[in-house]
Amino acid sequence: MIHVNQTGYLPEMRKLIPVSEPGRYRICQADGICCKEIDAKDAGIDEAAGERVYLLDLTSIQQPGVYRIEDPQANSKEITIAPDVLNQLHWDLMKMFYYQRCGCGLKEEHAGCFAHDVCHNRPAKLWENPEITLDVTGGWHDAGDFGRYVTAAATAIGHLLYAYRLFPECFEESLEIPESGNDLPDILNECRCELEWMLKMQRADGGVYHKVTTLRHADFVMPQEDQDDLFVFPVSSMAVGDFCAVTALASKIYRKYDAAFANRLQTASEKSWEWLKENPEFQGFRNPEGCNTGEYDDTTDLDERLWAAAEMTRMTQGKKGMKELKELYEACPTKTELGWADVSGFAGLCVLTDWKGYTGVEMAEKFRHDFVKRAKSLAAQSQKSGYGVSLKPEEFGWGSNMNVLNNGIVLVMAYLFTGDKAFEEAAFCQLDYILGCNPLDMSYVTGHGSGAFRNPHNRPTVADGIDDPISGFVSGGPNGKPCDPDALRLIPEGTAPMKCFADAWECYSLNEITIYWNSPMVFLTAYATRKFYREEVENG
Ligand code: 9MR
Ligand code: ZN
Repeated sequence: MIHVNQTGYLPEMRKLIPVSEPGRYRICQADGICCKEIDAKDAGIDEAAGERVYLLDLTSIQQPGVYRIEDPQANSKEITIAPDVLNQLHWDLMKMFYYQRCGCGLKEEHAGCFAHDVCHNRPAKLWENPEITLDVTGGWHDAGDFGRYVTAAATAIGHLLYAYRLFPECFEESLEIPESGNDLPDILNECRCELEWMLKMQRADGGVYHKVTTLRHADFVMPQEDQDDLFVFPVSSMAVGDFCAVTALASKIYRKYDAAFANRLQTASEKSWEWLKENPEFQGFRNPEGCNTGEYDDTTDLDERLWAAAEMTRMTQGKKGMKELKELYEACPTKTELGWADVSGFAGLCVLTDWKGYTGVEMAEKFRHDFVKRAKSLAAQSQKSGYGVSLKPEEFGWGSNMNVLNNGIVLVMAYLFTGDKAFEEAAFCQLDYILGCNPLDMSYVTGHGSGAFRNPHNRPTVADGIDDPISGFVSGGPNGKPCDPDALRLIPEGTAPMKCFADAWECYSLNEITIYWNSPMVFLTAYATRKFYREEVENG
C-alpha cells in the first residue's frame, strides 16, 4: 500500500510517502518515463496505526506535474505537485460556512443544487421562562445537527479571524455568497453572519446564553423541515468568556471596514467583560432533563477568561484587562489549546499577533516559549509516527482531526517565530494525513481526493436526495473510543486508534462535520497557499 496526500504537494515542501512494503520503488512521470528509483526506509512501528511503516522521501522532486509511484509489485499511486494544488481546497473549506447558514435560506445562485428554504426563523423560547421569546435567528448550524452553540462558534471564528489576520492575501477571492462584491473580504462577510447571531445571544447584563437548539436533535430532514420549538438555554461563563474574546477580536478586525459594526462589537465585549468581573465563579453548563442536543460542557473557564483578558487588553490598548491577563496566565494550566473546550491558545495568538505590544513584551515572551515548547513535542511525535501524525495513540478521541489540525497551527506559529524548518514540515505532515496520507487511504475532506469520504453525518447531506456531498467538509475522523451504536457495530474491538473510522453517515462519533473542524484547516490551507497568493498580489 502507498499512502499519499491525494490533493497534492507544494513543489518546495517535504514529501514523505508512507508505504507498507520495503523494497525499491519507481517514480514515473506522466509520459511513463521513470525519473527516480528509491528504496523505502524502515520507519518502525506506528503505534497509533498498529503497523510497521516504510517511508519514501520524494522531497527532491520539485518539478510541477503528475507522478506515478510504483511499488516492487508494480502497484501504483499518483501524486500531483503544483504551486496552486491546495487553492481549490482552501476555497471549498471556506465556502462550507455559507452552507451552514441558518435563518436565511440558501439561494441557487450561491448554493447551486444545495439551495434550500429559510430555516429556524421563528422566535425561540427562553428555557428559564418559556413565556419570554427572543429573536436569536441567524448564524451557522454547528455541525450535522442544527444547533447553534456559542463556545463552538467562538472557536471557529477564532481560527478564521486569526487566519485572516496573519494571511489576508489568501482571502481575496470571491466566495460567491450574497454579500460578495461589497467592500468586505468574503471571509469577513461570512464571519459577520455568525457574529450578528452571537450578538443576539447576549443578555442585557452582559451574560451570554450557552446555546439555542430544539429540545431533541431533529430527524434527518432538511433544515426548513425542522419545526420543533427552539429554546435558548442558560448562560455559562464559558460562553461569556468566549463571547467577550471574540467580539473584541472582531471589533479590532472590522474597524478598518465598518466602524459602526466595530463599535457595536466593542460595546458588547466590554459589557461581557463587566459580567465576568462581577461573576468570578465558574458557571458550567449541563443539559436539562429531556434535552439531548450538544452540551459542550466544561470543567473550568480559566482558559475562556484568559482569552477574554488578552483580547480585552489589546482592544482597549491596555486600559482594561492587563492585570487579569497576567493573573489568568499563571492560573490557567494550559496555554496552547485551540479547541472548543480549551481556548487558551487563542490568548496566545492574540498576544503573539499584537504587533503594537499592548499586551506587553513579557507576555509575548511567555507565550512564545509555550508555543515553541509545545511545537517541539508535537514535531517529535510527528517524526516518531510513520504517518507523520502529531497525536499519541490515546489522543485519537471524538473529533481527532481537530486535534491534528490545531497541532498544525501551533507548529506553524512556532515556525514563524523560530524559522526552524522542522516545525513547518511537521505542520504540513498534519495536512498530508488529513488529505489521505493515513493507513485507511481516507481523505477526510469531501470532494478532495480519490479516497474522499462521502457520507458525512450531516442532516442536509442525508436528506437532500443528491448523490454527492457538498465539497469541502472536514470529518471528525478516527475515534479510538467510538460511542455511537453503528460505530460500535462497525469497528471491531481492538482496532488501532488511527483505523477506528467508517465512512457511514450514521456514525456521529466518527464521521460528523462541524464548523470548528473546518476552521483550523482553513488556517492551515491559508498558510500553505500564502506564497502563491502573495506573488499574485505582487504581480497584480
Ligand atoms: O465535538 C464534540 C466532541 O469533542 C465531544 O466529544 C462530543 C460529545 O460531547 O460532542 C462533540 O460536539 C458535538 C456537539 O455536541 C453537537 N453538535 C455536533 C458536535 C460534533 O459531533
Ligand atoms: Zn437553521
